[in-house]
Amino acid sequence: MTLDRAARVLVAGSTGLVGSAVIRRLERVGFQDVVGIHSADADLTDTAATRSVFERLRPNVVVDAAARVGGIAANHAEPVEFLNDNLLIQTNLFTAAHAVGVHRLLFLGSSCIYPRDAAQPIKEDALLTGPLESTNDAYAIAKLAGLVAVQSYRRRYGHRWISAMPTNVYGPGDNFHPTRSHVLPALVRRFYEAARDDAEEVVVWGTGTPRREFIHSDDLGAACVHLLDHYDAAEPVNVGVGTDVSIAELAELVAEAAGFRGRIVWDRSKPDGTPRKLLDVSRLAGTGWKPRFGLAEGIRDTVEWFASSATRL
Ligand code: GFB
Repeated sequence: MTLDRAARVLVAGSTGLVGSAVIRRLERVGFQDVVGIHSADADLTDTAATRSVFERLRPNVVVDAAARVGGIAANHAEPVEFLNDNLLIQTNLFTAAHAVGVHRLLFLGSSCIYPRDAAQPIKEDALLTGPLESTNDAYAIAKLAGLVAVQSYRRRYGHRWISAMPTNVYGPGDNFHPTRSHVLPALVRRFYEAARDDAEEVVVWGTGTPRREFIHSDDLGAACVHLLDHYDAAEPVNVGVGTDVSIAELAELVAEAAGFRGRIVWDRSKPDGTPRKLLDVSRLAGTGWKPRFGLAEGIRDTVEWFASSATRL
């Protein structure tokens, strides 16, 4: 079942947080022909451009880690772009992969595809059993369409394509934009700058009560390569760490790692989003994989990376 290490693996979204982690992992476990593509190589929302990249590279295996992504504010502000771009990217990748005979493909979805009020921890069969969270329903529908597309290619053409549904991912090389980023990198930047400037307080969005699960990008990269070697079924696989923290606990962890000792102030005018989205990871554990990073260690790793590159960002 394990993949031939001489296979040509194409990773779409190669400069992103997840794509770059997958590439590092593939090379570490002996893949000799790993090719990354990103928006500078081809506009993956363009069908012809995507097809010509696949005709030129002729990969054997594809990892789809390319997407328009962002935190709660970006998703809430730009639903059309999140829906359209992600539908176009995945559709173009799938049709090009099928056209050149790619039999092994891993599609990366997201934990936000589950119903807002799904029983916790969330099992994969909770899909489509209830309404979505409104702050990211456009992105979620696009990712649900991608999951159904992968299942359809399996059924129609017999392709050994699979889907993973990762929880919130973080790590070095993330998007640390002050307003468009996800919560963990947003707080890393904000607490780092507050500690640097000896600020008295840091404003954090919402009430602090929602809970989130976080997986380090290196763990996610390792899980993706593990699934390519060991998983082959139509059902999606949740990829997470099995524990979650409140946003308030997260803020304390990041403040500690950044050396900030001032006051945390909550801006309740900002949305909380989904109350909780802890994934049930027993299907993944059943394949023999478990995460390596603890959250406090992972946050320190990310703060150190951000501090060392803050002059460049
Ligand atoms: O990572 P995040 O933006 O998105 O986390 P989701 C949002 C939660 O963190 C909300 C709180 O409860 C926010 O109120 N928060 C506190 C902050 N301070 C901040 C801050 O400065 N920035 C941000 N961004 N949040 C995402 C989806 O949902 O989950 C994506 O929007 C994707 O599409 C991702 O699916 C996995 O975790 O709520």
